[in-house]
Amino acid sequence: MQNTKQNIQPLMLDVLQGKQTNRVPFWLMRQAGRYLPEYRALRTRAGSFLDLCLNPSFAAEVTLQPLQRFDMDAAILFSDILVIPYGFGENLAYVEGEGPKLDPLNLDPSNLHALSDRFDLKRLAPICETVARVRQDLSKDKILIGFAGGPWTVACYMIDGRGGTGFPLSLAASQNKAFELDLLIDLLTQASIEYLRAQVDAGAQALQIFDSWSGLLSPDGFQRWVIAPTKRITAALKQSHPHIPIIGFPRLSGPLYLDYANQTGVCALSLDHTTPLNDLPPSTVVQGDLDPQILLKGGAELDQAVQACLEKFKDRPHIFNLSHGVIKETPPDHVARLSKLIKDYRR
Ligand code: 1CP
Repeated sequence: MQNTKQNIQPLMLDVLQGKQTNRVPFWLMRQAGRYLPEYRALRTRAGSFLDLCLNPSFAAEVTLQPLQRFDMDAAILFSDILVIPYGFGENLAYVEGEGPKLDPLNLDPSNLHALSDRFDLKRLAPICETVARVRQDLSKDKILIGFAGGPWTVACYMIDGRGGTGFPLSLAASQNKAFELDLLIDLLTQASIEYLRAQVDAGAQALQIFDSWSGLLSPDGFQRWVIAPTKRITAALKQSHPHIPIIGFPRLSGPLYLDYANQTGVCALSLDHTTPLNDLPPSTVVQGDLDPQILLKGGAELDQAVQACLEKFKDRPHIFNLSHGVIKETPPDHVARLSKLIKDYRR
């Protein structure tokens, strides 16, 4: 009998629910961005990077650009993890060639208490508008991923005011100002919950928590400022939006990623290529983990590495991705090749 009622569940959702699929779905961290000429053109028209993030029409277009070229299985909202400090009214600027800049945060408890009333979700309303527009324009077999930074990673940029230096002030705070750091992480956790819920209400179908700097912490610090707040975020989202899958990305956390997998309540783990797979139960949904340097190089090495990555994960639910974002010098042709290799693969 012909099935007239088409009920197409996107492949990404199948895998996030733990199903083994024939074809492996894929998307790439930083799939929208500077390696694409069409991004650079729109970025120039928008003004600053923050102007682009806060312009729903432009941000929606940028979100969809990589899918038009490479037909990924998911779009990721075009925004940044540092819009949360912006939501707290912090001064945020993206300096050409240097990356994000904030005024380094004063960690006095009085200042942190004053900050606690300042998070205003309305400042992030244009981003939720982007989510709604993308969802409307995205085909039904693809999903839209919303995101936030892990509270620790966002705290690093707030405390040090910039990346690129290994976050010495944040690490010092983790050793000498643990109480103050608890307060800040608590504020960021609350704000992230509100912001992620708003993204889901606007149309995001899965969420990713980017804890890019989780690997800087000691095991105790990792437990306290990565695992515990992530657990709070997933529990809150499960309560309000029980069907929304959450992907965790505890980058460079080495063997601690197992504790993260077991304790945080995320439904999938985004791995980086330094993470050993030992001991990870075969049912765990994994995302990753091609080194973006190999995508940059291309050629036979890329072909072999993609094949090896697909084979490595073939006995578990797998979403193909990179171990970190696309490097801005990456030729778009290499991404096209990657897309073809993944789409041609069957397991
Ligand atoms: O055009 C430009 O000059 C801006 C470059 C850029 C882009 C394209 C920044 C500044 N952010 C983004 C987009 C972005 N950032 C996305 C969009 C969606 C996509 O993946 O396509 C996402 C998910 C992020 C997340 C993000 N921002 C992270 C976590 C992931 C990671 O890369 O580790 C981090 C750490 C940031 C901070 C940030 N924002 C921008 C830069 C250059 C950085 C990194 C700074 C540093 O290296 O410390």
